[in-house]
Amino acid sequence: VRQAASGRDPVLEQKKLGSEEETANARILLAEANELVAEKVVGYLSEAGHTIDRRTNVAEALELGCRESYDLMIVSLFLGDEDGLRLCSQFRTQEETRHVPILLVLEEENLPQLAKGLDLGVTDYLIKPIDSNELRARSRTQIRRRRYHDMLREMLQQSVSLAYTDGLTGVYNRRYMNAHLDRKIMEIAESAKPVSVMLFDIDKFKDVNDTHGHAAGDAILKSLSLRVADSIRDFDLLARYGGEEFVVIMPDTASVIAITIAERVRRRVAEEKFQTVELGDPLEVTISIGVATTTDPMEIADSLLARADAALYQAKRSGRNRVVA
Ligand code: GH3
Ligand code: MG
Ligand code: MG
Ligand code: MG
Repeated sequence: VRQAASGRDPVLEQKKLGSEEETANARILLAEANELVAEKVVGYLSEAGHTIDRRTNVAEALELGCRESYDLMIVSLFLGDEDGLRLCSQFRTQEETRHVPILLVLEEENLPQLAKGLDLGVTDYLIKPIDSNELRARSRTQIRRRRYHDMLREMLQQSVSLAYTDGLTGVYNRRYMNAHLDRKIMEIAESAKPVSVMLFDIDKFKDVNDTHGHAAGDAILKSLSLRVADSIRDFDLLARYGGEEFVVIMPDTASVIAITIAERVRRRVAEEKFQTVELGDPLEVTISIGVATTTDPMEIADSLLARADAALYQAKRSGRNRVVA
């Protein structure tokens, strides 16, 4: 059982993140009712450079554990007359604490209870009387593991957002937008509600780049995205379609409403000049918008976008800075 509890992680071993300094300054929650045991644990761990908060019952430990962010939780099997395993089980079901490692502290004679603890998700354990070296070593392993998993989780979140969003502006990318639009069009079969799209393109953007430089152009793309995102509704989706062209998908939206929203977006862009560090003087920027609507669940996303593109072309031809449906 001991082997399973402190099972080795080859990736961690490879990273050799095991030294005292690398796992120092950890925040540890100690749930221990016994004064003498608590005093020892706090002493050993604060000597190793950690900060320890102590609670003596299930409710208070749970409350603090969920409120603060800990690297490790050390839980005694008995908390006065309460069951420490109940606390472990709660920690494992709460979103805030489910990834925080738990060290269970118990007496040799209570070892039969350990299997249940491991089942609940206790990560490792210590037998009383507590040996300072063992306590520190096992804490270090769990803290290291916790930090390593945090790092992995962060990397995973980053790669997910890289797959869905545009690197420059942070709005959704074309691939995500296409999948989203396919879904919204299919939903027409159930909802019988129209889906509208607007496709817009910055007017004379080549001139902006030529006059003020590519960095200024990039800065405008970013702040324009923010301004547009701020002008649409929560359930509309803004995506970068390519270069200086963007799409807004508007589910449950009839043509007249879509035109109203497009007009609002056009105005928000045109009415206030853009000011960026790269630009120097504020610059007026306008966009042309094409709007298209479908009520047909069988319509292909590309054909809806092609209709919006044709309307956009008309908006450009008839003088720019306007909406055409
Ligand atoms: P129109 O009103 O007809 O749309 O004129 P335009 O100059 O905007 O059209 P055109 O398609 O000729 O040029 C688009 C320009 O957008 C060309 C390119 O330099 C610029 N552009 C496209 N993507 C980016 C980008 O990511 N950053 C910057 N800075 N410029 C970009
Ligand atoms: Mg263009
Ligand atoms: Mg163009
Ligand atoms: Mg353009």
